[in-house]
Amino acid sequence: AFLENVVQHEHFLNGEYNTSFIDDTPELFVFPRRKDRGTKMLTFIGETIVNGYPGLEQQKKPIFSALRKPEVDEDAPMPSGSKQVLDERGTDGLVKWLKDQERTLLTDTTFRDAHQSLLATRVRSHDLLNIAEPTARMLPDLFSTEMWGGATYDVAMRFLHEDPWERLLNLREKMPNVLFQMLLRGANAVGYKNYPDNVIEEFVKTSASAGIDVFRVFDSLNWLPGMTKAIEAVRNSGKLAEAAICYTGDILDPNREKYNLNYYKELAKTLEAEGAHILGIKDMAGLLKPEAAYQLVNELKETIDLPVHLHMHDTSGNGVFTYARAIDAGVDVVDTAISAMAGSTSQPSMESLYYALKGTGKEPALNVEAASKLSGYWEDVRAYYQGFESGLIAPHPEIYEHEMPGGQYSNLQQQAKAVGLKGQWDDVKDMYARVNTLFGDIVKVTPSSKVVGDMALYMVKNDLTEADIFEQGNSLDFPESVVEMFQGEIGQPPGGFPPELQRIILKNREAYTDRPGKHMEPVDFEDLKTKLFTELDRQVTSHDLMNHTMYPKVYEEYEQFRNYFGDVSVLDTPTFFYGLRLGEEIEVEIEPGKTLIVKLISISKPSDAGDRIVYFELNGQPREVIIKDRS
Ligand code: PYR
Repeated sequence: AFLENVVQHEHFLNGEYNTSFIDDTPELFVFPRRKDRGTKMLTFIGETIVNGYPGLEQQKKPIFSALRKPEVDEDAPMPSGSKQVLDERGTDGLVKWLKDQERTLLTDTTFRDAHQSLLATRVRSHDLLNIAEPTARMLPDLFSTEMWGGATYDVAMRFLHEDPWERLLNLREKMPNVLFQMLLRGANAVGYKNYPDNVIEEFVKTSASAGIDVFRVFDSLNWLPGMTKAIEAVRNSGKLAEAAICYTGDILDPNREKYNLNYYKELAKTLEAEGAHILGIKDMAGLLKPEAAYQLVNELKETIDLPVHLHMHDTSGNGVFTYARAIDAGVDVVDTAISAMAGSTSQPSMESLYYALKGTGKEPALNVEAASKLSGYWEDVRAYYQGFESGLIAPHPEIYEHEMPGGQYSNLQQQAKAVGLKGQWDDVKDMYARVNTLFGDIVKVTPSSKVVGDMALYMVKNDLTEADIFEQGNSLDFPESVVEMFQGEIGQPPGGFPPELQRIILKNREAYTDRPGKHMEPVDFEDLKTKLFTELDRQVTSHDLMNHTMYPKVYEEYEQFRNYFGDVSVLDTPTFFYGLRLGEEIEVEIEPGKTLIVKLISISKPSDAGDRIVYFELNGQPREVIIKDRS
């Protein structure tokens, strides 16, 4: 509990209070005095100065170059775009419009998957909001901007200490012309496990009213029952359901017959029948080779009557070649990123694709000079996040062997580092492929990819081979995510789990094959609202309810953090990660028109108790905060 006061009193909770309640129980109306916003902010900056930012090696704040932010006329009318097509013509009208386009359409993933894949999802709202309006004005012909969902939701709260919903609402305000797209993990929503059906319904409804237009819905095992509720909820919200097949294996390889062309065609037909507006091909690892892309898109176009939207990662370096062949076969939309945030584990570069297609009649409607200016901004911003780079600086054709999703690469690397396997990354990658074989060759994308990753870390860490798993399995304590997946908690893979391995992993636990949502209690949101009202001591929004439902623990810590340090999303990124240099002065706009001026004066040596005093000037007045030095 956060506060011991009136909102926790049982009479208040029961509604049994009247005007004498205050007179009878005055002690309940003493609220703890909270620190003002300035002090909270200084405490956070002081904490970062003394102890560094978790996950980043502590170092002196680097000198970054000035941001190249393109100038736009903010008074000019906002150019209209795909968002207006949807709003004016509805979902069916939008689909028709999409099919009528001669040119290739682009989704820009810079705000979501690009940084999820390159920078461990760490790009902050501050840096997104700063470039949102220029992007909307300079790239109005995008089909969509993917800016939410996937891992951004929990990373926002967990590591960036910001509310994902505020990001969505603020971006929507600055970008009113382009469709907003999110990645939704079917029955796993934006989490790593299945949620009750009513949670999926509420989550989709809430996201739709906060501004999401296109929901890319997938299941991490390509299991249809894991997607149906989400597709239905999107349709009921009047938004676009882009149901995606996850591409794994290699349709050109006759030895990988589990995931052959026919498998994908059948899946696509089913998704069309389920009410998808658009078919997504989600090549999360970048395994779709150019000729395979041609065959797949060509056959899908003959099999179904939906626009096809191709997503891939450029890890192998073959991305633009794959897109060019998919475009030859008539793909409607492809996922790209601004070049400074493209390539490698991210999406192929939109400018590169534009130049590759120029003059063919298929080139996207793109102001390439504008895109290149935006790229300058991203090149500068990316430097802030250098501590989260994967280290992959060249094409990585090994991807065809280990099949690790682009969005997982830099995140698993952070996980490996955290469990002491920093020096064994090659072993982890190798084990990742072996675990996939052990598991019977499954689709690997969040959360199934995380399970494969957890098992790979576990085996490398404990020096286990496949044979050890079978021989010593009964006495091994497998990672919880592995046990849950083999129980059926995230659905069923094509052909089921290997039975012998399943028995070893589950021990006495029971496995089931029906939809997990079927035997989960619905969340009572009214009840939760009352409970949160008590804990938070403020009005509870639908966004709070969702944050709590998706990630109860992460959300609680986020709220505690916010109470203690305030809203840190207003800080510039270098200060957020590295604090201040001695004598450095920054301006922080804590709300429109209200600015704090913060200057670092000095830092004391630690006391015997390990405390340091950090001396600042806040708007010219001396202020100090005491920070425990944890080094
Ligand atoms: C995600 O679910 O986060 C992916 O990017 C696949």
